Amino acid sequence: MGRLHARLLASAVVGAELVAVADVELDRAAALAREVGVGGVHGDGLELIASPNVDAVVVASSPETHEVLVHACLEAGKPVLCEKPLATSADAGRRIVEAEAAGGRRLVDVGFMRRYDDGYRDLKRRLDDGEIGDPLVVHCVHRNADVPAFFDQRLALTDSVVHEVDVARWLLGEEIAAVTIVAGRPTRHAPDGVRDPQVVLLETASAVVVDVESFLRAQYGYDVRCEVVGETGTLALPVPASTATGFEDRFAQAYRDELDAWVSAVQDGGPAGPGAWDGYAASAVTEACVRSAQTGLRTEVQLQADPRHGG
Ligand code: ISE
Repeated sequence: MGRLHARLLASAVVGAELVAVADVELDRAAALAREVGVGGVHGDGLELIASPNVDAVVVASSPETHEVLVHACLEAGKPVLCEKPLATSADAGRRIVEAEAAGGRRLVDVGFMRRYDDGYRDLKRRLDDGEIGDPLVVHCVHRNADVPAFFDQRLALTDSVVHEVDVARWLLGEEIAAVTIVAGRPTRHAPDGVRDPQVVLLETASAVVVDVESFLRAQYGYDVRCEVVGETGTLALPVPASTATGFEDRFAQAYRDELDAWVSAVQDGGPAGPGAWDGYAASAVTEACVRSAQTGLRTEVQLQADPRHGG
């Protein structure tokens, strides 16, 4: 993801100047820097964040490093677009929300790029225009052709299903109140003990039900679907011409527009996309999903009060 963002920032995003890249593997950073033609190469993200040449930062490192890097951006007063998940626990997400609120300035964006996908945007606009009346049920499908063996049931929830959680919160404009995981017969392509596929049930605060089929090893392709059923009809994402490519191609337009929107918002005085609260709320939901997967029980989501509203 770091490479994808760097290539876009260097070539396709108006108003952005890519000045430095960092990777724990310095050789990899150097190779990317050569490819995209930038001078700044760092083996440590904190060093890049501290660099006086850097005005704003994209964090696309492994999820367990996000918290430290995002806090460093907040301390340096630099806008940051952090890949999902914002944090690996609800508490860590909450600490970011609090640190940003204490600084009194919106600085954090989270890479929930589907909010920039033309298909999802059209669906949301029509839903908000009242075309199908009040939403009642949402059906989501999230299939990958294959993933590395270390992708277990937990990662499926925190890394993959987290997109569906954000889509549900954003489309419906409300929080998820409870979750239930049902994992049945696993595919023979899953490593021993990994329950893939699984079905995730989300219940919103107003009792809209969202079902998500998460299938990491579907073999045939990358397939993302969404249908909202309302009082008087249904709305769905357009069926893509092909499922042969992966998420980088399926969401290429969204990744580009996400960076475009972020760069413009930073230049105009502050990010405007999904923020720290969205990252925190999504992590709280996926954390509840992980608990439900362990216990087999319906699990309520505990969200702390929002400090931006005096909580
Ligand atoms: C991956 O990390 C992504 O973010 C993709 O958008 C998602 O479809 C995939 O399932 C994740 O593993």
